[in-house]
Amino acid sequence: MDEINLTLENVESVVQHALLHQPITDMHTHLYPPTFGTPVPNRTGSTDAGGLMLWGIDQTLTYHYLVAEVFRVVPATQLSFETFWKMTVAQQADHIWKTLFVQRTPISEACRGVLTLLARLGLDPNEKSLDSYRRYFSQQDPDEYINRVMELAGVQSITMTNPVFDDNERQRWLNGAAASGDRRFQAVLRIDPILRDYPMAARRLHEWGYAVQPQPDARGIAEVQRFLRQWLDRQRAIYIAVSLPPDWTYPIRPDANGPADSAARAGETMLEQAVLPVCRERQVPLALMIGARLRVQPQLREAGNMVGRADVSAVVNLCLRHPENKFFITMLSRENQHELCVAGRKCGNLMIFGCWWFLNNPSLIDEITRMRLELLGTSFIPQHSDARVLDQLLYKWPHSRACLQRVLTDKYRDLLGTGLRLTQAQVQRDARLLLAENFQDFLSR
Ligand code: HDL
Ligand code: ZN
Repeated sequence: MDEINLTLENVESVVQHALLHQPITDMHTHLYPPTFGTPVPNRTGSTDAGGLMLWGIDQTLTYHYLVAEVFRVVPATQLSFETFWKMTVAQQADHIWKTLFVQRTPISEACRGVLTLLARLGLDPNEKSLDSYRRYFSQQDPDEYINRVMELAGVQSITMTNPVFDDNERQRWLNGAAASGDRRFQAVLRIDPILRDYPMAARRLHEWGYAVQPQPDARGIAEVQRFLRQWLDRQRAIYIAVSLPPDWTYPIRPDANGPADSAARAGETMLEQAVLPVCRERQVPLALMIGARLRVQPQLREAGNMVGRADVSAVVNLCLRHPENKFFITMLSRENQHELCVAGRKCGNLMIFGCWWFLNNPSLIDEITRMRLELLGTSFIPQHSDARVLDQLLYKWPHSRACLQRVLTDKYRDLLGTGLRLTQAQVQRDARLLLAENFQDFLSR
């Protein structure tokens, strides 16, 4: 086939085609296959109230981003948190649809996302009630619907988040229901408490039969290593992940000696002597997601978390002190993004990924992706969906793909302006790196 040369006239369509036809490996989501149970009734009507596979219009509308937004319009002084949380999911969804989509213009990114996904499914986003959407979803079978959504979104592989300290999740692994291995999904061992709240982690580990004391000792370190190996094997996990607060430092300040510092020091000991050695031994990356201050507004539950500017020097210290380890890093604060790009230029074992959470908006994806291409070339992972409800893949990826298309088109135009010749194959290679291979290669490096 004749090679297509890039020109100022065809560059946008070549980029659009390359991105649209590049299967995506989504490296961080909160999605699950049906083997983890689903609270949404399928055609047979079977439901599992604690099921982890969320899908359908009611779960989409009660996504915690929209819960936060609806309480801005109908504040808790009018509809109390307690009243809201006592409502059924369907009642919450009706309230959110009426408030944010009917009575107001659904102009926020989380609202626009719902409209995009409805349109991708061939449904009319102009309905005033949810009845017709609910009828559509009641006719879907969750397992087949996963295939449909992945095909429409262009996603070839979904990477889960599997928080082993969550009782519901852990029991589903221990009773074998989860371990059947759905080839569409890859597991990730999520261990926040070990680094974020070691006293709590130690209590739980002790309950589960690991000889772990409140303060780390040699036996406890060996036992945490055993715990990590067991769960990496049970989940066939492809990396280990932790979310950290904005004030996480590495190493801990030498003058730290308060009670909170003692927990932080225990977490640092476990990071250095249990987590990183097992990651090296198994050659799996450690993903750090830095900057989430949890439950700032606890009455909003999942919607109650806040962002804070973190210390990028902690990332540099970690990567330089542990050159044999591989680190996926994403940071939640917009203000951290430029420093993180510069850190990426210093540390070859640092793979920057995603426009995470409060950054997953077109204006910020555009700014951050331009910065990354200018400072890192194509050696980063531009996006992950972070989807919690399966249907969200139908908006998170199209919205991000559109941003990436605009930015790449501009950058290729700049390159053509130097007289460099570029071909469609090179654009397709870049799309493959950014949407799949950078992740896959870093795992196997
Ligand atoms: O800790 C995380 O993985 C975050 O992505 C949180 O789950 C957050 O609540 C979220 O859903 N962000 O999109
Ligand atoms: Zn997440």
